[in-house]
Amino acid sequence: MSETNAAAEVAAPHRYTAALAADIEARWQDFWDANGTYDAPNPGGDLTGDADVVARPKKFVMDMFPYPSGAGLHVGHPLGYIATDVYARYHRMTGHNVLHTLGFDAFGLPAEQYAVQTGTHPRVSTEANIDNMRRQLRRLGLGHDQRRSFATIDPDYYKWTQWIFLRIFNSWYDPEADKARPIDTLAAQFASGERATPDGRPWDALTEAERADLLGEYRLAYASDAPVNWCPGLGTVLANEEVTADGRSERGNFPVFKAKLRQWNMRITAYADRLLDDLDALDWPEAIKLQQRNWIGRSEGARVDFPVQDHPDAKITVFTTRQDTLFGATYMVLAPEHDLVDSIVPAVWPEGTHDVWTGGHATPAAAVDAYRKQAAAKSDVERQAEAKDKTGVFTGAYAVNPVSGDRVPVFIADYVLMGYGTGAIMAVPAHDGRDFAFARAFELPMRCVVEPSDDRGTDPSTWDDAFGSYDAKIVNSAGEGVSLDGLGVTEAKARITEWLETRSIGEGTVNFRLRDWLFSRQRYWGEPFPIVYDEDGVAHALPESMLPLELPEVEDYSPRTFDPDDADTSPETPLSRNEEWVHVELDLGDGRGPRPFRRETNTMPNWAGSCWYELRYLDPHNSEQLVAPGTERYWMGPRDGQPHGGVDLYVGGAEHAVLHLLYARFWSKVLFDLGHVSSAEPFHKLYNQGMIQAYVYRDSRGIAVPAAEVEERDGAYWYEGEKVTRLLGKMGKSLKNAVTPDEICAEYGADTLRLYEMAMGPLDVSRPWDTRAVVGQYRLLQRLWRNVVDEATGEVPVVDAEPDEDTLRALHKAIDGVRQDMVGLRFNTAIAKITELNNHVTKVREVPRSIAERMVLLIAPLAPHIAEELWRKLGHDASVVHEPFPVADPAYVVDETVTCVVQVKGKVKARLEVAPSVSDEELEAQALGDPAVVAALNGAGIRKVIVRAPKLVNIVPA
Ligand code: ANZ
Repeated sequence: MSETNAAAEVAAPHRYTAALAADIEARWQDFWDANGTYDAPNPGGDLTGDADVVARPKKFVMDMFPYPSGAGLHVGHPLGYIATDVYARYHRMTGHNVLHTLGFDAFGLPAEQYAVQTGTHPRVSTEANIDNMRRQLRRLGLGHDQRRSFATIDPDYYKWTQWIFLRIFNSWYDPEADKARPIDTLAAQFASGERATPDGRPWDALTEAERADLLGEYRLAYASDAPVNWCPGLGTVLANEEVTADGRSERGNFPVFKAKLRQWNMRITAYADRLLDDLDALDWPEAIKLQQRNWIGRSEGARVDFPVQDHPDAKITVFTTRQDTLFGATYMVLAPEHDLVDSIVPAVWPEGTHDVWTGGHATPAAAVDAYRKQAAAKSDVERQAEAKDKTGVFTGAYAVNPVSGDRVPVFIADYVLMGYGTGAIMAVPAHDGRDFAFARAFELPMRCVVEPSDDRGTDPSTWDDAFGSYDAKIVNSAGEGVSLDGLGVTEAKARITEWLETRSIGEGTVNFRLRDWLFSRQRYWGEPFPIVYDEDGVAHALPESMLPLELPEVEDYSPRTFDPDDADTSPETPLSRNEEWVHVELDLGDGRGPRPFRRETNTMPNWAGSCWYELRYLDPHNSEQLVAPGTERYWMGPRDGQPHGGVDLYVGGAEHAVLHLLYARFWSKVLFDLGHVSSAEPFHKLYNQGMIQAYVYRDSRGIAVPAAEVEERDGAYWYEGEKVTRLLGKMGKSLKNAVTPDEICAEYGADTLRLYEMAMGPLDVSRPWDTRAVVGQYRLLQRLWRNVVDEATGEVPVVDAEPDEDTLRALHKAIDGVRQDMVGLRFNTAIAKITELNNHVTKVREVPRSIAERMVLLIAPLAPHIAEELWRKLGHDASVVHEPFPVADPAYVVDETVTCVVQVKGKVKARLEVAPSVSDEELEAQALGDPAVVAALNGAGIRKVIVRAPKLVNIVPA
């Protein structure tokens, strides 16, 4: 403490200082805990409360829960948590039953890596991190219902994650009903003959394994040999996002291979249409909706079959979104991995094969083989890059364009991906940029079939690039009983699709970019799958009574590493090393008694636990059900303006635009279809907070130096005598610029930190942290305190007098504005209004009690500790948390009026009393309608009206 502060403390022992703030804050935090101030009652169930509160409108306010990192929180992390807390507090004060809590997303790789390095069990380090975060969060005065908090690693929680997995495993998507239904209903259809088995044999004639295989084709969670990114160097499979553009692991830089491994998948593609359609009714930022739409990637087009020459049984099916350009298809391309390639490759190059088509190889087989090896080394991202130099090789085979009858050569090229559409395309070089570049490189013919709207003419050999517009007429497209000439693109698409369909050589289809969700990880620190395999390898669900299936102890958490360059190794998961756990004899309750089984040894991906946590907040201790139906309906059910139900406000970072939010929506829909919940969407309103950025200071070598030790002199920055550069960046340990909430709380108190974070700017905009600016909010609280408390005596000198008119206006305008700002999440402007009011009150000699009290209530959601303390000092016994928020008296909210002078020909004819905010148009209309003005004009027309709102209107008659 500085000397001047110490001196002030003697003169004013009751001043609002950091020490006093610390004392107040600790006392009220204890009070809240002891009294369960933030406990939200459920209607029934074990969290029953006041019937009166349950009768109120509800608000479910939620944050994206944190991963308990060992580094703890820096001041950037709680930005969203403070915002939701303010919002939740405001709604408690406006008559809502508010559910607000926070859990922990606690499975994940960092704890596992730490375990590999140190031998500490991930649970031990994770729980220590959670304790530390809880302490940091508690210090901020966040009003969480602590009874509802949990971590995804709690067996009581992941029991239900496993339970949901089994519901998904035991379901199929029934296209007739357009929803998920229990798999038994499908088995019943096969058994009754209503649905034929693939080879027509009766269901009874199928072996158990055959039946299991068949049902597996339909289950919403299914095992398949999926091509995955296998990284022997790390001993694990990686997600696409974890692989760099040059096909190596982001972590460790090891080579990554495409390998086929037996993996669990979730059939999210069955929900593609509903995931798209239901976005419309959600109150989400448009940018996030757009990212989801692009991720799902719905394309309307057609599948078209091309016969293969000399192979009467073979046909190449392509997916195109431009079936209207079918006459312009002059060659075809298959993905190098396409199944058909081997069967159509001839022994020798056909006569007339162009030299550039062969890649210099003696036979088509040799060319294909060499090209495949080259393509396998590239990632999908690389293959999709818009590079102009297209590579590929001729297969030696020809297909036939079904409308023009032309013979078209078939290539393989890596710009066609196996995982999209049918893995084959008809190439229309005149109208597709990639095909154009390829045709140029391989000297392939081009045919213009969409008339260019610019002046380039119809000879593509003279063009610089393809003509890709939709807004044009079809030309050159008449043949074999169909003509598209003269039609627009849309009409031509419809015409050709119909033509293809009547001949059964194609059909209109919808294609999605969305892929099924790869759900297995070769890791330790995740939820074990509640699945066992019998001796035939058939997967069985564990009965519910065996849940939770807890993670076993293992000796070694590390994935086994292999020869990093050897693709032919397969992963060995940590769980597979615990033989006793893996090989078990179980009675699954299927009437067959105890049998030997082998457990699944993969674990679920980190996303699983965050796919449904909102539901468990509702009913966290329910041991019988995921959530009691009535409780779910009360908090999450559909209502006016929220047709699919969901959380009322969900706040988190925009980086979760796709995966987490899409997966959570998918699980919601499955649970909805199966009747477990009434909400088909998890989050009705989504809001993305901005990031708190921080300055990064770097020395001449580019190395970050500790930001706290940098000095500013003469507009330059110095660290240990050396000049350093300053740039705005992320806040974090690695950039040596992290500021912790603990430091700021110690220096000013949590209320100041809360106010500062909310005052920094609009919530959705990123903003730079500036420790020196924090004191501004500290001063606001000091002034507020002084307006209520005598710093010398600690007395509360408020008077029971009526406030003056000016003060009433200032108060009610603030109330009105703050109310609107609170609902609109504009906390920065709310604070500006409170500051203005507080400054006004500072000038009032004797502060009327009614003003002091309402100021305290106004600031209570933002600075809850000081508000509680002042409220108590003002003589109230109850906590301020559930006090009604002040209501503005409209009589004081309307602006004062100003006098507007109306002149005709330069002479004052009338004076109008108008609002200062009146618009030019409104003012002009009022002036022209004024009886005195009408009389002065005396029927003369008007040449010109000059309006200077709000003070002057000058009318010039004709
Ligand atoms: C002929 C054509 C003519 C095409 C034209 C485009 C323009 P979206 O909109 O993303 O769905 N395509 C189809 N499958 C492919 C694959 N596996 N790998 C690479 N490209 C593939 O794109 C659909 C279009 O992308 C399809 O329509 C096809 O090229 C190509 F003037 O067919 B089009």
